[in-house]
Amino acid sequence: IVGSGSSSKVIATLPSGESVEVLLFGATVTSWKSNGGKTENLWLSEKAVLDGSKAVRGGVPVVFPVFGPPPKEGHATSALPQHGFARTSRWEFLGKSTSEGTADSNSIKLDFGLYTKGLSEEARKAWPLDFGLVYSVTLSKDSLQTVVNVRNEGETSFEFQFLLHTYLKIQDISKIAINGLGAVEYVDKVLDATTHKQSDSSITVTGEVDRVYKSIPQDTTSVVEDGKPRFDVVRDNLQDTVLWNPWIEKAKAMADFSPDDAYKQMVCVEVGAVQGWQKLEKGEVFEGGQTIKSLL
Ligand code: TA6
Repeated sequence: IVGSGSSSKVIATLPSGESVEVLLFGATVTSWKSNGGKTENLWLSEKAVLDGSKAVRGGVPVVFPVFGPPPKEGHATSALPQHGFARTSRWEFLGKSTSEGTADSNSIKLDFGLYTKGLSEEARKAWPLDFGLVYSVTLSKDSLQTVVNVRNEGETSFEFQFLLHTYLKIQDISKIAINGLGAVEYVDKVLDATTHKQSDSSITVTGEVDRVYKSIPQDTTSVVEDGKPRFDVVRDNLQDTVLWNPWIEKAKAMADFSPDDAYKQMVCVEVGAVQGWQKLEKGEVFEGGQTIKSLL
């Protein structure tokens, strides 16, 4: 762990130079470098607030127990902030484990925990349920795996949503195609949350995009840059994927989104379970996450 207080972060580096950095604040991955450490794969705003006073604009914020604005009734009460409390809570670092394989198959796993007792007073009041989260970040030579384990530690069942709000770093949004979502139904939050069916099997981004693709049949969403495969985002036990780019106006409107034209250098491919709610009975566990492969 380096740093102190709310800006503490854990850094792990493979012998071949790949690295990952995780803030204890929100267990937010803020950097993942592949290619011997030469290629940064995550976008981080130049004005990202990293002192624990606001969710990080970039990297991989962890969204739990609600995605988007909380509903007015039910467990995830309206008192919760947008995207829940996980990304703005201080997590504990539970430890690191390495798997020594051949030179290429080394990997380092970092574990983080967030429990009821670690919540702020207002989060606890907004979501008075006993739970435990263990979030594992595994760095391998060409991939980053991030998986959450949700446990119901209370006496009653509860329901939650979960999403990994991944900001992928790209060179130029006008050269990006996103594949793997063809013929999938999505809710278009730019068009009044109306439901549509994805006609083209390859998606380009030419304006603000904010779509929740639901119940996607196959588990990989691919990002192609300038005709070359750049990322594969593979879902594990999560059925939905949000595609988001704020574009010009929204980028300008976010104080912590900088530089303003950086919407050209990022695209959010966010895997999650956000359609409806995951229900956990007392003592039950849910596990889900993603593996992002850097193909550069
Ligand atoms: O993931 C897409 C989204 O839900 C957008 O609607 C936008 O609100 C984005 O998340 C960022 O939300 P934030 O609370 O981080 O500003």
